[in-house]
Amino acid sequence: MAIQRTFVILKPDAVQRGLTGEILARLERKGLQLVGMKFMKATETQAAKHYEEHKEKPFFKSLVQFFTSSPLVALVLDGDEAITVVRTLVGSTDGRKAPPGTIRGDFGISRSNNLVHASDSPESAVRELAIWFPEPLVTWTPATQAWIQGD
Ligand code: FUP
Repeated sequence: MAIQRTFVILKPDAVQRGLTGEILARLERKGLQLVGMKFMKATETQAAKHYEEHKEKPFFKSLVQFFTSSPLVALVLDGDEAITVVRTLVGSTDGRKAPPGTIRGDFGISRSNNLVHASDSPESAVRELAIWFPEPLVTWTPATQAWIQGD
């Protein structure tokens, strides 16, 4: 077993469209453990830092504008191979191409307004967590853990 921590954002379009509950339910039902959750409005500094790998791209300005325009929900989730598991649940970047059954494939039809961010590596998760969750996370053991975890 390889328990990992991942960082997820339910982006402003997910909040505006009333899809936060639906998306969170999918992540919970999978067996991922919620260890952090915050409803907030991103600052320009946070958004720019989060997407700094894209700062030279033509879509960077509109991406930061989108991220700061309206509230979002920041989540921290633990689970066996959580980073890959969540990326698989989320689907590929462009909602028009993401397969049905994935979050982006089921709810999106855009590349920029693609509902969810999910860390793509353990290094990204650590970096992103420092931006969005400087405060300590909640430590707890779900009563269902023994029934969910196993080889
Ligand atoms: P992902 O890892 O799937 O979240 O996607 P990327 O890191 O490649 O891109 C980050 C965000 O930039 C995407 F969620 C959407 C946005 N984007 C655009 O708006 N236009 C593009 O051409 C590529 C990405």
